[in-house]
Amino acid sequence: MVSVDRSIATNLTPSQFDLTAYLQQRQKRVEDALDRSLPIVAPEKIYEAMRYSLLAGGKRLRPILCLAACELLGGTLETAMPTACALEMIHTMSLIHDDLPSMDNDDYRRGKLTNHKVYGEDIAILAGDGLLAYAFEYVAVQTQDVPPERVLQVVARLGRAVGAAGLVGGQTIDLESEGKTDISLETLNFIHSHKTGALLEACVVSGAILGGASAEDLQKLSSYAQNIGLAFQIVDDILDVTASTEELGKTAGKDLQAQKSTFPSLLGLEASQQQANRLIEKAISALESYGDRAKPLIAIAGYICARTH
Ligand code: GRG
Repeated sequence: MVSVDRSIATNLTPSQFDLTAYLQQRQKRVEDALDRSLPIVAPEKIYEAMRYSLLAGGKRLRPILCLAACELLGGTLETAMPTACALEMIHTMSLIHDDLPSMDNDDYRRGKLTNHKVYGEDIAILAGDGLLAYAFEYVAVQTQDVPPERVLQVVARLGRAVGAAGLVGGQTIDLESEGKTDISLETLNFIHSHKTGALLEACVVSGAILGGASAEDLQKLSSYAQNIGLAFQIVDDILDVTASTEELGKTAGKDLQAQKSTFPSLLGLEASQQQANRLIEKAISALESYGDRAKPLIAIAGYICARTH
């Protein structure tokens, strides 16, 4: 197994903040809310397929970021929870579609068989479509006690993040780049900032909007999110080389197999990790003015850099 020093500078982790306890507590809140968000009704088969992937585990990083950004600005968990759930629905639908035979063609996700392996390709496509549509309905219908113009802004941000200006655009260039070993760092940055970064930015920004962010807050939090977004994907590329299938819950070594250019293939493993560390430091510096209130977001940034799956 290839390895790289993935330890992070201790100054990236805020003192007196128990990140493990924080993540466990938030994951539990999100799991409960997701479970309640999608009851099985007729036609049962499609709801079962949607729930199969939505409740398959995962780190729940996107909803946790949304909740943390809302709280940073004085909002409550309840305010942001419908949007947090919607973001996980969108993320899950992107994983279902990414795993399809016509895309990355993977058999395992989150340690379980992929949606199409269990329900067939036709139902998996529909399960993804169902989750995507429901995410928008869920934000619009379930968000309480927030001025409607904030909800509208959130819906617009989510739409932009998932469409051709975000995930769909990033995935398109990613597919086109397969088998090309000579893609530039600029193209790689484009793929990742759209495919992975756009949704992570939407998580932080939509949480902030619901919490009552000013234009200046949005600018700082966007900067934080763009930096953690790219770092997240660099670490994903590193883990594809260094971690096992069991640790990842999905097939390891897929990038090499699909002849994808990645940060490790362009820069090398050590330089990729250093680049991720630098991005995390930049992300943290964008939150300087918030003092101790930013501890959760700072700790999450450190976790993104040091994560093992
Ligand atoms: C959004 C309309 C629409 C279509 C989807 C398939 C596709 C277009 C885009 C691919 C997006 C994708 C799968 C990006 C990879 C993002 C990524 C690094 C996922 C892994 O995230 P983790 O590690 O996973 O947070 P868990 O399982 O912990 O949630």
